[in-house]
Amino acid sequence: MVTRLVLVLGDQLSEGLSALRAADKARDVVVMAEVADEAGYVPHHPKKIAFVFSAMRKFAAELRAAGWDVRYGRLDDRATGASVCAELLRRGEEVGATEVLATEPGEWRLIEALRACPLPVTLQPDDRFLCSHADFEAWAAGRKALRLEYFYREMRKTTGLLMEGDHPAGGQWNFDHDNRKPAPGAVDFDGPMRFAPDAVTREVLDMVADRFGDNFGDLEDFWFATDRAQARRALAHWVAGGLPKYGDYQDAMVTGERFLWHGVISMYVNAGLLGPMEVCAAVEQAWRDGRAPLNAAEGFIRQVIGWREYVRGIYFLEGPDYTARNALGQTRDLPPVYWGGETGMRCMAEAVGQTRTEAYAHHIQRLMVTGNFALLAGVDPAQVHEWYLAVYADAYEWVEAPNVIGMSQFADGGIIASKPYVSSGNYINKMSDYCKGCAYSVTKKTGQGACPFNLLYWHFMDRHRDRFAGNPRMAQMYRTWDRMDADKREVILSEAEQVLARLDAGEVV
Ligand code: FAD
Ligand code: DLZ
Ligand code: SF4
Repeated sequence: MVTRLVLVLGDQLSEGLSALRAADKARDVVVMAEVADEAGYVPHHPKKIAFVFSAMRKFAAELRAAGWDVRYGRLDDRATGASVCAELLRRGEEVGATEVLATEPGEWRLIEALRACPLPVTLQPDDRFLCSHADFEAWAAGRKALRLEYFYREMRKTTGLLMEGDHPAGGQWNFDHDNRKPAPGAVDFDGPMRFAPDAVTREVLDMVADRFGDNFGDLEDFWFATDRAQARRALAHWVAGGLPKYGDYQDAMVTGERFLWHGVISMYVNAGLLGPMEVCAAVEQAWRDGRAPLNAAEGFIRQVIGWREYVRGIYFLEGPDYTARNALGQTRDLPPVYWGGETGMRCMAEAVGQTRTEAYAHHIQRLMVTGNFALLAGVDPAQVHEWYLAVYADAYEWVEAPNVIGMSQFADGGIIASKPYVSSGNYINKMSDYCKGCAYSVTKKTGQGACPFNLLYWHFMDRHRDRFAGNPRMAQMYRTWDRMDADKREVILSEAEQVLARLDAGEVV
C-alpha cells in the first residue's frame, strides 16, 4: 500500500477533520508545518501567530498520542519548506509519498497553491461547517438578495437549535430588538478564561518574539487557550458568567472593558479547537436549564449558525476576486492610526489599542468604529481588508473578507449589506462612554473640535449620493441633508475635506 501525505493546516486542528477521516493511520503520514509564507502573507499580530503555532504543536502531539505518524516542520528548523507546497514536496520525498489528502483550505490563495502543487492533492470538503457549498449554492440560487435572516431561519430548521417542533422557541426567530442596550455602568463578568503559557507555548512565544517582534501587536501577557481541553473550559466559563447578559449588551462599548460579556471564542472555533454545533449546544442547554435568557441564546446562536455560515457561503460563492472589489471606488491609504498612530479620537484609540494588546475587538468596535471610520474616510478596501486579516486572532480570509469587504466596507456593492454601515458620532455616543473622554465633541457638528465622524458622515453621503439616494433605507438621511441650510452643508463638506487632507498628510486626527 502506498503512503499518502495528510495535510493538516493551522486552522484545521480538529480530531474529526475530513482529511484525517479519509486517511489510514496504518500507512499515511500527517504533515503539519509552520511555514514562512503562511506566517508572512500579512503581518499577523504576534499573539495570533503564537496562538496558531502553539495550538498546532499541541494538536500534533495529540495526533501522535492517538497513533498517527506526524511529520511536523517548525519555523526555526531550516529544513522546513517556505510554503505549504514546498513542505509537502520535502515530506513526500522523505516518506516516499506521491499524493496528498487535504481538507479544503479556507482561503482561495491556499486552494490555488495546492492546485498548483506538483503533487496531486485530493481535497475533502470541510464538513466542520454546518452548511456545505452545495447547500449554500442551492439556497442562493435564484434569489435576488442573499439576506442573512432567511438563511438563518433555514439553518435553525436544519440544526433544530432553539426549535419547538416547526416553530422557533419563544415564537420569534430573532430577538435583536432586545439586544441593543447601551453601555452599562459596571461589568459583572470577569472576562474570558486566561491560561498561563505552558512549556510548549513558552517556547513558541520566544520564537515569535524573536521573529515577529516588529509586527503590530503586543505579545506579552499571552493568555489564550491553545488546546481543545482549555478551549472547552473557556467556553464553559463564558456560558456560566458571560452568556446571561451577552444579548443585552452585545452592541455596547465601554472604555477599558475589552471583552464585556462577549464569548471571545471565535479564534478557538475558527482554528478547529471547538466545533460550531458544540458551542451552540452548550448555549442552548444553558437556556433550557434556565441559566440564560432566550435573547442571549438566540443572539449567540444566530451569530454562529447564521452569520458565520452565511459569510463563508458568500466567500466561496463569490470567488477569488472578492477581496479585490471596490464598488465605491475608494482609494485613500489606511491612516497610521490603524497601526497605533496618535489620535484624538477616543473611540479609535480604544478599539485600536485593545486590538494591539489582545488581537481582539468585538463586533461593534470592528464594524462601527474602525470599519465605519475607514468607510467614511474613503479608504481603499483592499488595505482595510489586509489590516483586519492581520490584526485579529480569529482572522482567516473566508470569514474576515466578507465581513470587511462586504458587511463593513460595502465594497461588494451590497451583496451582504443592504445599506452601508455608516454612522455619525451619535451612534458611538449612544452605545459607549467613549465620547466623554474624547478630544473631540460629539455634539459639535462643525467648527473647532467637531467630531470627525459627524463631518465625514455627511461627506460620505454626499460623495456617494448617486449610488445611495435611491435606497429606501437611506432616503430619510438624504432628506435631512437636503433640508439643511446650504451654507451649513458647505461648511460641513469643507471641514470634512480638511479632516481628509490631514489624514492624507499623515497628521494626527
Ligand atoms: P461573540 O460576540 O461572542 O459572538 C459569538 C460567535 O459568533 C463568535 O465567536 C463568532 O464565531 C460568531 N460570529 C459573530 N459574528 C460573526 C460574523 N459577523 N461573522 C462570522 N462569525 C461571527 N469574525 C471572525 O471570526 N474572524 C474575522 O476575521 C472577523 N472579522 C470581522 C471584521 C469586521 C469588520 C466585522 C464587522 C466583523 C468581523 N468578524 C470576524 C465577526 C465578529 O466581529 C467576530 O466573530 C467576533 O467579534 C468574535 O468575538 P467573540 O468570539 O467574542 O464573538
Ligand atoms: C494563520 C496561519 C499562520 C500564521 N501560520 C500557519 C502556518 O505556519 N502553517 C499553517 O498550516 N497554517 C498557518 N496559518 C493558517 C493558514 O495560513 C491559513 O490562513 C488557513 O489555513 C486558511 O484557512
Ligand atoms: Fe469617537 Fe467622535 Fe465620540 Fe470622539 S466624539 S469618541 S471621535 S464618536
